[in-house]
Amino acid sequence: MDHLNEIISYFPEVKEVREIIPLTAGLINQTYKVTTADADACDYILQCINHQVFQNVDLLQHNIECVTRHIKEKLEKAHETDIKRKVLRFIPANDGKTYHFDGEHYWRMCEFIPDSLTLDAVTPESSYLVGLKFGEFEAMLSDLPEELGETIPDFHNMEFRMKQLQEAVAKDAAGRMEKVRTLVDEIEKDADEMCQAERLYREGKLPKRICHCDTKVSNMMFDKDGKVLCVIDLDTTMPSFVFSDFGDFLRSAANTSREDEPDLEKIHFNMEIFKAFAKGYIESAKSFLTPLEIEMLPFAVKLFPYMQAVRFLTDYINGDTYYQIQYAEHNYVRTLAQYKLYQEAKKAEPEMKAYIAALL
Ligand code: GN1
Ligand code: MG
Repeated sequence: MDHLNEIISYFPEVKEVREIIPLTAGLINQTYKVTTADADACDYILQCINHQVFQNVDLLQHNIECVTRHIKEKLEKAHETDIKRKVLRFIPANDGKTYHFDGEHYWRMCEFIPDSLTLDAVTPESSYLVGLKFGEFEAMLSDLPEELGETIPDFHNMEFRMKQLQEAVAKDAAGRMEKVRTLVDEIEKDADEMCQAERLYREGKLPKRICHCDTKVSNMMFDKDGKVLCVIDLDTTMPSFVFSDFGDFLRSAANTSREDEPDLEKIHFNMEIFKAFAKGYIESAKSFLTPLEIEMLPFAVKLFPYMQAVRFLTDYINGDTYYQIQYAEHNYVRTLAQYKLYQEAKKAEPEMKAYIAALL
């Protein structure tokens, strides 16, 4: 904790620290909640940025600064109240940058949003509100004056994720291929269909827009009434297909169990959550979505559990070098769970399509 206190001392805005509590939800960055002694002062979130994953921290923080500044301006123009709870604020270190490098690690701090909570699960009511919010989030960023870079190149590029899987298979670095060969073969059968967005993009038929790209339920702060206050974890906010936000939200929200549920019988696709979210999202995003983007939203719902299965499996084959794991077979269990969800989403596709058609 001494080291953490020293890190915090590079952020002059933070006065007397009371407690530093590790938070364990994310799979990538190390995160702490920093409470302060002065009852009137705010609390903070301290994060050690995973520099292996986010190799260009300057670009990362540039994106985040542009996005938070722009959203704040939009909220002010719209005369919103309580703006402090609706957009993150990263605080400057003593050199004016929004991060501090200690010679080995990169650290950053943002204000903790007061009276907010994260949820593990959403109801149809909150799902509808989240849908509205994401449509708004994308709409607000549609006229961002600065250009954003890709903080992780090819992050949601399915062709690239397949290539990574094939490379892992060829290397078999952890000697796990024997166990997963049949699964890899089965997954590869659907690869062509799952890579269609990249092809349509090359043909000029699909645009990229600024998206959040990590819209799982746990990356949202809610107020006590279940309303979304604010989207957090902006590390992957970058140009992508709108499928990223739509599909990745439902990957967690419409799953009847956890992302790493070992009992596959518990994993189903929750159609009520889908309907509520799709309704909200299309309501606020239809002003800018193209007909093809709307038509492909059910594809997005299949794509994200599929992509996540591929990513977990790749990491499993590589010997768990990317995701933090809690036990030896964790990435394998996660893979099976995501693959099951993918199959459930596939079954739900006709109903999803019919629902969207009826909305329009
Ligand atoms: C990672 O950091 P966290 O847990 O919010 C990952 C996402 C995955 C997610 C799976 C930068 O997100 O892409 O969907 O785990 N983020 C990165 O839970 O790879
Ligand atoms: Mg994240």
